Amino acid sequence: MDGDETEILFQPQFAAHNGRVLGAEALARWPHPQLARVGPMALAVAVGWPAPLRLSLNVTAADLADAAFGGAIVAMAADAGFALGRLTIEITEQALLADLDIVADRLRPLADRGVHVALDDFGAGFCNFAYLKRLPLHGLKLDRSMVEGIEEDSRDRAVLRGIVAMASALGLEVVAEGVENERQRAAVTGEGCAAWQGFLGAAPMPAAAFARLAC
Ligand code: G
Ligand code: MN
Repeated sequence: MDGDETEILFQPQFAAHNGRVLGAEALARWPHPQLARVGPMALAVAVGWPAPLRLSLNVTAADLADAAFGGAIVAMAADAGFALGRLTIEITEQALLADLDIVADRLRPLADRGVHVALDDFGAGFCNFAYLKRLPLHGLKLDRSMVEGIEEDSRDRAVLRGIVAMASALGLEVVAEGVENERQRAAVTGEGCAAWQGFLGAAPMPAAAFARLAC
């Protein structure tokens, strides 16, 4: 059984500098989606996309708690024939409440093999800066609450500027989430975010619609 891929939606991410589609985040329609189910279905779709389009998968605390986590990701990608270097895993802060050393140990072999690791929902919740020091991160996904007031509030803008400066000093790329209008897009681009995602560009969409947009 290869599952029903129509249950997964794909939300495009756009390059800040030229608006090109960089790839998509896979979002499941059902509650409490598990990587073991979403991963293979999304990878089976993404293997049909031309390089260098990327696939982002969300990883939960339960996924990371499993000692077989890294091996499972590698096996999933290999089964689908999808290159690890085109895969991003997004980890939310709630997935990091576990022992940080264990999480870092689970992520490092994947990062070493070219998987990008992004810290999701950055700026919401507790936002522990130790994550930035100790995890093998490639980038941050700025929570949409950090983008919402960006066009009219100079304090919001200052916070964004600080985050991008810190990220850039750490060699991390920033993706802005929840970009809903042109002014927000211009602001996050102007402040140096590498990419953006949000309703301005596209809502999460079925695989066929994403293929028409991006392939
Ligand atoms: O945090 P995460 O990236 O997993 O959140 C994905 C959710 O955010 C999806 O349910 C999606 O529909 C929603 N979403 C995506 N883009 C936007 C946007 O521009 N504005 C708002 N309000 N929600 C968005
Ligand atoms: Mn996400």
